[in-house]
Amino acid sequence: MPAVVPQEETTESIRDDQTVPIIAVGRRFHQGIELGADDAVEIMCARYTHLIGVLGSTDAGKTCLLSSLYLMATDGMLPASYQFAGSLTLQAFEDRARGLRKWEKGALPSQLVDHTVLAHPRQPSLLHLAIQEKTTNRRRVDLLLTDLPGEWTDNLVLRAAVAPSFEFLRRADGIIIVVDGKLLVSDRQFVEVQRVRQFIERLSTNVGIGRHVPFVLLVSKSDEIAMQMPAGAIELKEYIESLGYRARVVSAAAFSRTPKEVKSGTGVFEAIEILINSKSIAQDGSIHPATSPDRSFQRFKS
Ligand SMILES: Nc1nc2c(ncn2[C@@H]2O[C@H](COP(=O)(O)OP(=O)(O)OP(=O)(O)O)[C@@H](O)[C@H]2O)c(=O)[nH]1
Ligand SMILES: [Mg+2]
Repeated sequence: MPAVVPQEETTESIRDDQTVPIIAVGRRFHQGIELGADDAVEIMCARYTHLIGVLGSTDAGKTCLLSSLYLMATDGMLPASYQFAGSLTLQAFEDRARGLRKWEKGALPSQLVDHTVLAHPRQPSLLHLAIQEKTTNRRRVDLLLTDLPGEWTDNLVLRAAVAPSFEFLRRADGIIIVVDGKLLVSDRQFVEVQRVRQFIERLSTNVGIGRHVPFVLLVSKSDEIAMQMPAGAIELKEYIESLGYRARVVSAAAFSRTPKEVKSGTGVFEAIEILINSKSIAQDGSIHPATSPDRSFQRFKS
């Protein structure tokens, strides 16, 4: 595995007639395969970038969600109006998706991807994915997605004192809370709902996520619960709204164990699309699309 992804290689590998070449950020990524905060700032300076926090307990399905998004993008399986437009973290995605490329053939193993471990335990790492609309305006959307270990979420539930590690998410354009659908229909559902409520309350009170940041509550592994919407998921969505946020709930199956009934990738892009099409609501209540390049820079720097 290369320690460094040369910028030039990444640029050439994704360029074709249909896509806008990836931005030249003018340096190599010394952190290796994922992006650190400094790399993210450079990208956010260059163009508007959507920072999306993907949060949830250990085994909730966060990494599978990101891997599914990446495989759909690179295999031309996004909705017809979108196409893949490159990634500055191809190697990081490939490492996560190793073994999953043939997920449509044969049975899936019980553990689909490795548990997430950070190179620097207290520093979040980010994955970059660019997509482009095929419509006349050909809007390009750069995404920076977190892949944090579930321990981060579990620790914030236990101790408000770890809230500062999440403060970078005050600049987020959206938060996806991944909740295990199987748990939400099990006899542990009430404990799980209580835990997720506590986590969201901490994001609001202790981390200080602004009310302009939209939330998606993503019910993972929905292929194993016949795509039913658990009552606990609705309760959590209503709880997020009661705190003053906008929230949507999405049933998802990143990798389906019942592909005849539920297609792999169900709900994955929908969650992203809700957030990238969400308008930012300012403190004074005015609504505007989040497109100012100035804001993208200040959000990460300040
Ligand atoms: N049936 C089904 N199982 C899934 C799906 N997504 C994840 N899983 C299962 O859940 C396990 C954990 O998924 P991960 O994506 O590694 O979970 P995570 O939230 O990244 O976990 P940490 O990195 O430990 O925080 C996988 O190994 C699968 O067994 C899905 O869409 N359908
Ligand atoms: Mg993970």
